[in-house]
Amino acid sequence: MTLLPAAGTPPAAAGPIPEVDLATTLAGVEFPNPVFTASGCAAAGQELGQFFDVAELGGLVTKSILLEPRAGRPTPRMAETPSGMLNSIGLQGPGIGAFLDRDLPWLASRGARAVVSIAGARVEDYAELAGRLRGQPAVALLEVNISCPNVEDRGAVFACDPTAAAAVVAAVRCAAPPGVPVFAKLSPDVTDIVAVARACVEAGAGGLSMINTLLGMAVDTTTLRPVLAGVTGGLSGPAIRPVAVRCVWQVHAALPEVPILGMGGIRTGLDALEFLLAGASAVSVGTAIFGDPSAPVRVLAELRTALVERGISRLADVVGLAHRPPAPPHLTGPEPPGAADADPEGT
Ligand code: RRO
Repeated sequence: MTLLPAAGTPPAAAGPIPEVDLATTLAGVEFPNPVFTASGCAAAGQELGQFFDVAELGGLVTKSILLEPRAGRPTPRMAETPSGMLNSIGLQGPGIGAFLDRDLPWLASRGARAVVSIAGARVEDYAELAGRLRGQPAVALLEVNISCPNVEDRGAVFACDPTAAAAVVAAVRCAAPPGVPVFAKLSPDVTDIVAVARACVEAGAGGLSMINTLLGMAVDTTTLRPVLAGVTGGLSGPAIRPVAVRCVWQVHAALPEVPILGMGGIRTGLDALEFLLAGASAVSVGTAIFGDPSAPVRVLAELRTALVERGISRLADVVGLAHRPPAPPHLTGPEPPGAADADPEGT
C-alpha cells in the first residue's frame, strides 16, 4: 500500500476513475464491499428495495428475529435526542416462521448477502433459532444479538456478563449451519468490553458486531413524565460514534485477528473510514437510514472516494491502520505552530 497525497487532495485531474478493491472478508466469508445495513433499521430489507438494489451493499443485516411474532413495547417508542435518537421498540417482529417463508426468500431472490440477527430470552431460544437457519444458503453470517437494551430484565442482556454471553454463543455455534460464522453483537454498557469479546471468541464466535445502542432515557419537561412509554430506550446516532469507535479500537487492540463489524452513528464515508482505521473490517449504517434510506449506498460511494483521495487502492489495507506506531519525528511534517513555545526549556 502507498499512502500518497494528504487527505482531501483530489485524485489526478481527468482520467479513468482509479480502481479500489473494496472487498472484505469476515471470518472466511467474502463480501464485495464493507458497507452493511445495521440490524433494526430496515426490517428484513424489503423496504429499502424501492431506494436501491440491496445486492449493492456488502450485506444486509436483518432486524433481530425471535421464535414467535412479537408486538414490542407500547408507544411512544422513539424519541429524538441531540445528534441521536432513543428507541424502545422491544424486539417487534414476525418471528422465524414468517422470516423463513417470506423475508429470507426475498433477500435470496435479490442476490443480497443476508446477515441474520437472532435474539431470545433464553439460551435455548437462540439455539433453536440457529438450528432453523440450517439449509438456508442465503444466510451469509449469523449475528447473535445478546445486547438488546429494551428488555424488562437487565439479566436478559447476556452481553453484560462474559459467562452468560459465552453460553449463548456456544449454544448457537453448536446449532448453527456449520459453514456460517457466528458474530456476537456486544453492548457498550459494560465495564470491560474486551472481557466480553474474549469470552465470545473463546466460545466460538468467528467475529464481533459492535456496538448495540446505549441505554438512555429522556424526560418530557411539559408532561413531566418519561418520553418513552417503556421509560428507557437505546441511544443511537452520531452521538454514540466516539463510544463505538473506542470499543472497536479496544477490542481490535486486544484481539487483532478477530473480525469486527463496526456500527454506531455512521452517517458518511469518512465516518465509515474512521471505524475501519480503528479496526473494523466492515461497517453497518443504521440510524442514518431513517432520514435517508439510501444512506448505505451513499456511504459506500463516499468511502470509495475517501480511499481514492488518500491513494489507497485496497480497503483491506486500512483495517486497523490507526493502530500503527507513530512515525519517527524526522518523518513527520513541520511542528505545529506554537509547539516550540510549549517547551519551557526551549530544547
Ligand atoms: O428492538 C429493540 O428495541 C432493539 C433491539 Br432488538 C436492539 O438490539 N437494540 C435496540 O436499540 N433496540
